[in-house]
Amino acid sequence: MRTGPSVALGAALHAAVTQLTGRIHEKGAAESRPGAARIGIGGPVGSGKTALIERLIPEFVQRGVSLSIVTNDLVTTEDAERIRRSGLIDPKRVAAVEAGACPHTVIREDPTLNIAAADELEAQFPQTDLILIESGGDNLASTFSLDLVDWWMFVIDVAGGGDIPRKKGPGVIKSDLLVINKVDLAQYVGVDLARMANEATAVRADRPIAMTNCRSGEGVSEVADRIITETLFR
Ligand SMILES: Nc1nc2c(ncn2[C@@H]2O[C@H](COP(=O)(O)OP(=O)(O)O)[C@@H](O)[C@H]2O)c(=O)[nH]1
Ligand SMILES: [Mg+2]
Repeated sequence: MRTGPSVALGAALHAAVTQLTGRIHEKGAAESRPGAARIGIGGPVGSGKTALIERLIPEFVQRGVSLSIVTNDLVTTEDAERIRRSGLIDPKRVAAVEAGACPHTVIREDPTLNIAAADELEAQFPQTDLILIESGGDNLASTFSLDLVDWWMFVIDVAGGGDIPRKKGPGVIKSDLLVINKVDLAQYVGVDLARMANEATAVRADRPIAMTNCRSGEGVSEVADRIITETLFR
């Protein structure tokens, strides 16, 4: 689905980020750090939040960005264990929060547990640039408290239906980046990807969206670049 100009734009953004990540490290050595940027990843159950994290880790490693992760599950630590086992990241850099029955409560109304988990990771690894916080799978209404995160993305997937953007949930509309994942499944579920992307852009008043396939990694490098430019170089 990618067009020529968007590929060119992606390459230009990537070149800018490569230059900027060089500067993180020059700056990191000389100046005291304001603390790691905290990034929220929300979205319905099964949309691909953990899969996106697994794809983002190597992208950040490649750019020299130091990373820690907090996962939220209802009553287990399943996602944290999956990421620790992946071999992609030092398992000590992955913390789990058990969110209980209301996953949105611990990222919005009372994010104390998540703030504590992120603070603890940052105390343990003070050179961390980014902390990714994956919400427990929730509905289209979930949003993150800005006491917890500096920037957040919302992950929906094509198999959930091409009409999700039209339903205008707060996650779709208010997130800093909307990720439409599982583009590979569009042909099987009868979704017109270009139309879904246009409708998403329209309800978001032209704020950014990304189209990804977390099985192949397509589109993930653009997500990493955007996170870096929008959170580390504001
Ligand atoms: N076909 C396809 N499957 C995907 C993609 N991303 C994730 N999945 C699968 O979707 C399922 C749910 O993914 P997961 O990351 O656990 O979702 P989460 O609940 O949002 O964390 C898993 O079986 C993944 O392998 C994708 O881009 N394409
Ligand atoms: Mg998950």
